[in-house]
Amino acid sequence: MKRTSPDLPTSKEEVPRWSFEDLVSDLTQALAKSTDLSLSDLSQKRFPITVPVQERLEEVLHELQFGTGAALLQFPADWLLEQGEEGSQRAFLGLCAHLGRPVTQSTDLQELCARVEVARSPEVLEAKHTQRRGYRNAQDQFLHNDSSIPAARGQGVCDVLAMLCFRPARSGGLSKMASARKIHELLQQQPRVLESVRHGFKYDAASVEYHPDWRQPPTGQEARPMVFEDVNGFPCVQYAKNMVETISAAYAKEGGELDSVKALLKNLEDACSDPAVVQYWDLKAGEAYLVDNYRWLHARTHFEDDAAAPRLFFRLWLQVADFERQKTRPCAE
Ligand SMILES: O=C(O)CCC(=O)C(=O)O
Ligand SMILES: [Fe+2]
Repeated sequence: MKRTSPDLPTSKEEVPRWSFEDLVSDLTQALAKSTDLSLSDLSQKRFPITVPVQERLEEVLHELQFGTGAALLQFPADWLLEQGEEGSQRAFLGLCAHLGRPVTQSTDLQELCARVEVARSPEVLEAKHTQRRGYRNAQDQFLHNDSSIPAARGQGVCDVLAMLCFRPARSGGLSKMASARKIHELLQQQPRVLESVRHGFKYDAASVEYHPDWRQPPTGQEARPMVFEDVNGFPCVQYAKNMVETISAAYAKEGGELDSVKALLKNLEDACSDPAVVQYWDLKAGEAYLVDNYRWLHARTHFEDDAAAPRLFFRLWLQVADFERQKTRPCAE
């Protein structure tokens, strides 16, 4: 069934918001009941939630699937501080596991709930794949979707991207957000580019990492659309700058075609980061955005840290069962 396209937020203030302020004691109890569990055990929905928490999450999932595809969750900042970095990470993962399955985010670090911060530990600094993704520094980012293989809605690694702000930067580090709908509108002014990115490109599957936790191994023989519509007819985009490398490798032997593929990808990148589509959400400590990773692109601005209290976000990739078929209820038991 095609749905009427809802009005999408044009600023953080317009994003549908759910506060958990009145329910933090439920979350604290769930944390207390799961202290022995590792993050991966927690992700098996072993974070017991109460009916009111479950009901609130159902509304959030409904918004993500049928509504704007974007939601803000709010937790009291002092409650997060009390839980500390680890407790907050566990609570965020445990809670969101009731919306979808937290998916491993890289083959080298295997994170289920990544710390998004300037890399410091040798382990993180040496991780090959995460280095390439460019979220381990303080630089400005291009708008992108997470999980870099062009994938149709419901077939990718990440259906819902969830980002909790534990501590904002001293300055900068604003979340940059753009809806696929706005990007699609811009591309309609360039019909040749739109047609090409809708058709999509092949990519070098051998150079793409694959973790068995992900839905399917990469296959690059066929062109995969970078702009498409989901089952509701909502425009979707799949773009990340590091796709350019992977896609270019598949056209390297095809002479003249490589230049035109690169030019088209540059057109798409420009549309995704066009000032007309980008909005800035200034997340405060305790706020989290959740977005349909096919209908919304994200990034963040350059930031400067306070060395004693650096910027720290927690990131989840949630895989929602039958996301492409738009189930009406969360997959939580
Ligand atoms: O630092 C941020 O707010 C976003 C970084 C990013 O794109 C990511 O972690 O996926
Ligand atoms: Fe990202």
